[in-house]
Amino acid sequence: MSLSLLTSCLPTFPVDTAAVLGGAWVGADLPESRAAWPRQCLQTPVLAPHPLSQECWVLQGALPVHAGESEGIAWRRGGDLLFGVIAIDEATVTAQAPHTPLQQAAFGAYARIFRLLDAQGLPHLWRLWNYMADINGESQGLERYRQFNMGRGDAFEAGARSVVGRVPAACALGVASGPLTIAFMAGPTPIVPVENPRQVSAFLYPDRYGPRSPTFSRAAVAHPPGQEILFVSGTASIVGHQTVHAGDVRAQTAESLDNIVAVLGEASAKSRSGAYALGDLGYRAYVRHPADLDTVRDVLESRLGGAPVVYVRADVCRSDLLVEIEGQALRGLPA
Ligand code: 3EB
Repeated sequence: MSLSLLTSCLPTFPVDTAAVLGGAWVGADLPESRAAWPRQCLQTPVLAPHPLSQECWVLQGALPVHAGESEGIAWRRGGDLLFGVIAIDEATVTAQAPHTPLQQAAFGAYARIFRLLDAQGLPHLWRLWNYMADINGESQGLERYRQFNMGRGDAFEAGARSVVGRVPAACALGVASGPLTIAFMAGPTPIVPVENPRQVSAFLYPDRYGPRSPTFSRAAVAHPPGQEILFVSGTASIVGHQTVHAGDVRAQTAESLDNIVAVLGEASAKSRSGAYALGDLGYRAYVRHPADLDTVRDVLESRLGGAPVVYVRADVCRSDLLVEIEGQALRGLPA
């Protein structure tokens, strides 16, 4: 069995949908289509290279892939790998004060994810993709991203998961509108967590960033049978725990890359497949202001050695952050 990650523009479909574990569609104007596979739909502009982007994880040689639906989670499982997607409309959530609807939605989504994974006997979350509307907006005196962190952290604890140390890789971004949507990949073995020596671990951020610290690792090394995946979490212009280069998108992009280089150094030491360099990964770059695209692209193209990048319009989870970059690499293990 072998996993691969395909990225293409829509509506090109390069593979047999029966072998797709799950993935994402991103674009401002997504076509209507019933999802044959668990698909995270991000209704937001793709700034480059194509206006509609498709990303799917394909599993060859592990058929049949089993599909299911559980408490609103669409999922597929092939062998011991599981990909799922859940979308929750906050308007349908009733929250008991002092909880907010977004906090309750995040708690509920993660609680369902953990119930599914426990029922499937695959308790280990590897990677999470979190998106919500108006991430920097405030309600009941608290920024919405911070509300999300409260719900997520509470659900990790309720699900008997650690909120420090061995936690999954992740990203959390804002889009203009739409539900809270969370995609995830889980597997049979725990990840090897990777932190960044230039940054305070996010799960140890001081409480000036919110009542509950975010629950994610800077990167995760995961092992499907015979393979290694490196997931680099969303990475921004943060040194220590503070935003640096406020207002300077070029410097923020360079600092984000410096952070990724540091993470790759740590990941290389934990890899079973050899060292990782910047040019070995595929990337998604989230850009707050579309007018900054050329600047972000200029910095990335000069340092990534031709590695693929999809540029997506999104709000980063601190209002002073202009860009966030994530990436992944997938390769075979030596026999
Ligand atoms: C940061 O380093 C930037 O809350 O899951 C990056 C990756 C960020 C993941 C998350 C947040 C998350 O704090 C923001």
